Amino acid sequence: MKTILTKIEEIAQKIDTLIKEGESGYSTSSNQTGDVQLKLDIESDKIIEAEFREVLAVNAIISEEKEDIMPMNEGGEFTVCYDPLDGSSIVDYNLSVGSIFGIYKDSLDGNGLVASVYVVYGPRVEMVVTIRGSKPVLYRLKGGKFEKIREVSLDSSGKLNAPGGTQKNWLPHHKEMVESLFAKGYRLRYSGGMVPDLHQILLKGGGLFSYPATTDKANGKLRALFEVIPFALAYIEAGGGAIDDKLNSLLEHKPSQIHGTTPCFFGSKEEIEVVKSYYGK
Ligand code: FDP
Repeated sequence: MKTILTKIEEIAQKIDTLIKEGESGYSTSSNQTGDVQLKLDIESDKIIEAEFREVLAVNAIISEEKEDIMPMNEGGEFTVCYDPLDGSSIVDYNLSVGSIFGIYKDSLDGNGLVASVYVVYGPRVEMVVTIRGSKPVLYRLKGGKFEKIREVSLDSSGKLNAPGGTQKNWLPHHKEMVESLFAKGYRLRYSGGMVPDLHQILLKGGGLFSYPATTDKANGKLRALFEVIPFALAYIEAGGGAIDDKLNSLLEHKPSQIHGTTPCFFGSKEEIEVVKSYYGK
């Protein structure tokens, strides 16, 4: 595990340089989900593939940018599922973006996730590492090294509301739930990048991020293995919650296929209770 985490630190610095110095704009290819890939998506995926090839503990990688599982080192204990550059639609407008890594052992589902890491490329480069059974830990890149800043905990509630998806396609009970939070004084904070949006809520100690099922996307948009399950571990270990629209813990989620998506809600305890009250009716 230690080797994987050290490797992710190296990867993060390379991707940070790529974002700052690489070419902007779209390539001519699409990924498995049908998104047209940015040149940065392709290049960051290549960086990660090359780096993990050197790690004997990694038996395979699964990337948001690759159709299939890519075998690596036979006998390796872990499979790493990752989104190399989350926030493709905002990176060329110079908003913060991120990379997300889920480290799985034995099974590719919520129960198999043993650790998760995400990196935020913003005015600062920060990384949050969550090992199952312990609090997430925040690191910041300083002088070429990731320095530990603090453990991260969620309060019982917060003030931020980050509701994803196209509003005209929200279901009535979802709309009511979002409006109920605004009516209580919650403020809208949604950049369109799940990494910085979830990072802000986590570090400020509470709030709700939702990406629901919509009339055009019955299973939501966010991908379980690379995006949702890794963040579920961080939120749950920080003392909050992460559930789907059937109110099941996202750490119990079993994706139907490697690029499968799921509706998702991440928040502190009280906001998750609000979701349950609207979705449990
Ligand atoms: P993007 O399309 O830019 O890759 O991963 C998907 C994602 O970004 C998330 O980072 C983000 O939270 C979400 O999609 C935004 O989707 P909406 O614009 O539909 O809210």
